[in-house]
Amino acid sequence: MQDSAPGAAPGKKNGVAVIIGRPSSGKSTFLNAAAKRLISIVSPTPQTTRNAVRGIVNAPDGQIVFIDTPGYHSSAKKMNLRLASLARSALDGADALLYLIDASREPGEEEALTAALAAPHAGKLVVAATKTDLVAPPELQGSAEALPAPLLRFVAAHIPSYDAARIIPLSAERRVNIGAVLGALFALIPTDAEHADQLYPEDCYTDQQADFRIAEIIREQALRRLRDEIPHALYIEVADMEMRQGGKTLWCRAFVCVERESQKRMVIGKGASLIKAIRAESLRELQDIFPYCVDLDLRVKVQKNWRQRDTVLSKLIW
Ligand SMILES: Nc1nc2c(ncn2[C@@H]2O[C@H](COP(=O)(O)OP(=O)(O)OP(=O)(O)O)[C@@H](O)[C@H]2O)c(=O)[nH]1
Ligand SMILES: [Mg+2]
Repeated sequence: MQDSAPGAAPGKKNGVAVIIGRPSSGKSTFLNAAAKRLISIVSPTPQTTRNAVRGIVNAPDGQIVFIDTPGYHSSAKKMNLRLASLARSALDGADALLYLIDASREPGEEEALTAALAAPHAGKLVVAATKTDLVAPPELQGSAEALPAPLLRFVAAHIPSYDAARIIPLSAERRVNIGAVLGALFALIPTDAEHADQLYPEDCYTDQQADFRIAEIIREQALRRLRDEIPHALYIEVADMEMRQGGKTLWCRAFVCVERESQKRMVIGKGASLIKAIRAESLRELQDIFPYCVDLDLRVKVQKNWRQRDTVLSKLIW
């Protein structure tokens, strides 16, 4: 992924931008659209992102290293507390903050909690109202007319120092106003010597390790096919990896881990149809990501109460 050295380019700025927002507000979809590739997995299930996932966007103005965070929400559950604390700590050291609000939902208590996280950083904040394609016809999705009145009132009440005229209407899915968001973030990155050097070479788009990428791609495929409580009850363990055939093939043994036997049966599916589909589609995705073939030995196992176990959580959320 990297073959040229990072360095300074005259007139360009380079900085770190953290993306925050409620669960399912569209943070990872925005990052993938801005980077024009799959960096952070997406699903309709809240709490899809469980780590601070880095994605690098190179533009004529310079380089932004994005940190996609887990959806911010309040919950006393052990895993959710870790996710919320991860989102909070990602803010430290950021040059800019992108707060995404779902334009298709009435802002409620959970949104207020997220706004409280953003408000103290109003000086380095960009607020964008995303999913405008769900509330406005195509010709208005990038215009101020797409901004719902309750959302405007919400921002005025919860982040009073943020000028409502600076709220960017956005549709990450339809790629409307991605450039406008990038421009607004670049405007917040200082031009001092500290921001003159690129943090990553231009051909690098993420710093994720191979085992994490494999686990996430499998999890995305599993989330797409499972409903109810199962998406929250599963994680992927990459147990073993080995380069084979003289470096041509990466062999990998991975487990879809769930909490109960009944969930294991659901993940396997009738005649193993579901786990086979998860494996086949994961392999197709992995083929696009890695420069070598991937061979996947994918199994399902039960890890009772893993969401209460610090040893498992520490391995998954960092
Ligand atoms: N119509 C529409 N749907 C979107 C848009 N952006 C995201 N979505 C959908 O919203 C859902 C959640 O998207 P994600 O990108 O996973 O949201 P997230 O904020 O990263 O979610 P967590 O990681 O769980 O916090 C998915 O079903 C996306 O396809 C958009 O601009 N328009
Ligand atoms: Mg996400």
